[in-house]
Amino acid sequence: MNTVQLNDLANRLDQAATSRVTIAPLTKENDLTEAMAYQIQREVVEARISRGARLLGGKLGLTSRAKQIAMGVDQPLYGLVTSDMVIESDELDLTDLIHPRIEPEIAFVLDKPLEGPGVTPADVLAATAYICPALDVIDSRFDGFSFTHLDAIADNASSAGIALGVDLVAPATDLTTIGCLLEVDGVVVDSAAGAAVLGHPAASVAFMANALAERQERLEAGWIVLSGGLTAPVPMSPGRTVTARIAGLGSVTVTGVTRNGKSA
Ligand code: OOG
Ligand code: MG
Repeated sequence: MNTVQLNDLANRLDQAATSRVTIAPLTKENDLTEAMAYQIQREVVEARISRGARLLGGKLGLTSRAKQIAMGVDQPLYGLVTSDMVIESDELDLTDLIHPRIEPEIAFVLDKPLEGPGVTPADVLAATAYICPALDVIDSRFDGFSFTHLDAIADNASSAGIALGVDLVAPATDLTTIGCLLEVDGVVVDSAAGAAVLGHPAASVAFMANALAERQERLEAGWIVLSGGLTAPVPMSPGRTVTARIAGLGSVTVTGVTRNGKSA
């Protein structure tokens, strides 16, 4: 597949996002390799950057058993986070989203770059200034939120929004046993320990650093990296309030809203 064809697939994904009309998984009609899927992802992100967004960091996907079972995909992947995804208030505007879901994660804020190959969880912790609770809003551009590993890579790990907790804590505690609660309208609907994510959330960040090395890229100082959904995601709808509460790290909450009362 040549550059023009990859660009065309990226355009289809970008249009699906902006028009809120889902498309069939790309792998249905295209023979993609992982390198091609990441190239499409880069072009999808470039489209956001060309509209004024800035690159802020990365996010891991399908890093927990709960997520892998929920999506039917059993391999981890990464995506890129841009400034237009950041939810500035505690309100998530659903007007421009298709079929959003939300999931609790542990976010890392780096103060040193991480360049693979060979990056270890210990290297990640040494390069981390802070960790904080995060909510990741995913909104697959594929019909029925259904995709293969390669489709999800091309679709930038279904990225749509992120909300970060305000309490920034240095990663001093054991992140394998750190507990996470997922609450919907004040009721705990799911829970997990940090080890749910590739055995250690820092292993998840190391996975991204090492995968980026295949493209001669790295995680940059100052980047935010979401380590992947700890539990299965829950659907987001107007009026619904979702909280991720993580032991020792505080919490982050968002409520779904629509602009001008327009239905999402
Ligand atoms: C793919 C995105 C995965 C995570 O944390 O697992 C992701 C998806 O589940 O739609 O963000
Ligand atoms: Mg996620």
